[in-house]
Amino acid sequence: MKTPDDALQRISYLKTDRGEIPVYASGIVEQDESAYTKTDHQVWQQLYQRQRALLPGRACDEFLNGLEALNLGPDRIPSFAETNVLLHRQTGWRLVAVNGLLPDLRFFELLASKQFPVTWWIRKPAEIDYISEPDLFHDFFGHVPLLANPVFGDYLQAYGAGGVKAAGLDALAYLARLYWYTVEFGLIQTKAGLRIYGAGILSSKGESVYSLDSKAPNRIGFELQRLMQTRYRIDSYQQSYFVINSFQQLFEATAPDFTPVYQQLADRPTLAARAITDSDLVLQRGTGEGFAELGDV
Ligand code: HBI
Ligand code: FE
Repeated sequence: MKTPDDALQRISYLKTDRGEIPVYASGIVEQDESAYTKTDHQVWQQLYQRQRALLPGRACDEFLNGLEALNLGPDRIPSFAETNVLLHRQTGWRLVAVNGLLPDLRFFELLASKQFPVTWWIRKPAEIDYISEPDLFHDFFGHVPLLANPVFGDYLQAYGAGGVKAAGLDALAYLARLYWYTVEFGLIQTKAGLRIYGAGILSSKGESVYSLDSKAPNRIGFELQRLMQTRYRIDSYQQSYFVINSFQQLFEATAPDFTPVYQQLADRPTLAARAITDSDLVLQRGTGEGFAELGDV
């Protein structure tokens, strides 16, 4: 059910422990709304309803407000064009449809110009609980609501601009860790308690509960350099989560030029996903129960 030129667009593969994930050429495609089947819309509905029911008291208010502001409901797969009218009016961001993962530089260029790539196809019913590639449910439900928040949107744009600037600097691992532990798996401390803002968590039934309630993982206060040293897991729930106090904190940490940070980091060791260091602001020291020893990337 991918586009006819899917095979032509595929330029390489990303190796993961679950096999290879295709990476596509820069190609922005059209969302062909008529291509979705009844089953596709049902998959969206089932996933939407399941997540939406879990999220009060778990997702941050900015995310829930974004779902509402962008009129994102369970009925059918949302239209990129319709969402773009509302989204662009609010923060200047636009969604572009893609076949899947893009090359890093292309991805950074899009973010720097306030364009967010969203995979246009949705998983099959057999993959409802887990799919190794990002699909429309992850990209749209997980990421898009926060693009309606101006401060988060500014952070993501600054991240993209930093990525473009880092091209050729051997800094990709640091940028990938930053994205992973904030945009994908970030937690935020609020007056009402700990909340989720990371899209990888918000699009996962199991991790939406685990990330907040489990005693196994560490929960550590956000510190840019510490986080950039930390390897991560792509094959299981996270062993550490980093907690911000506000989106403003995230924006301020990343708005300055990262280049000097990379130089400092080059002399420091990487840290295991499960590590705790003496200088960490430890909010919760995880028990590590059930963690596999090996497998950080
Ligand atoms: N492409 N479409 C898409 N979506 C992503 O989240 C994405 C990508 N390309 C590269 C990438 N993410 C990551 O390597 C970032 O961590 C840099
Ligand atoms: Fe994602």
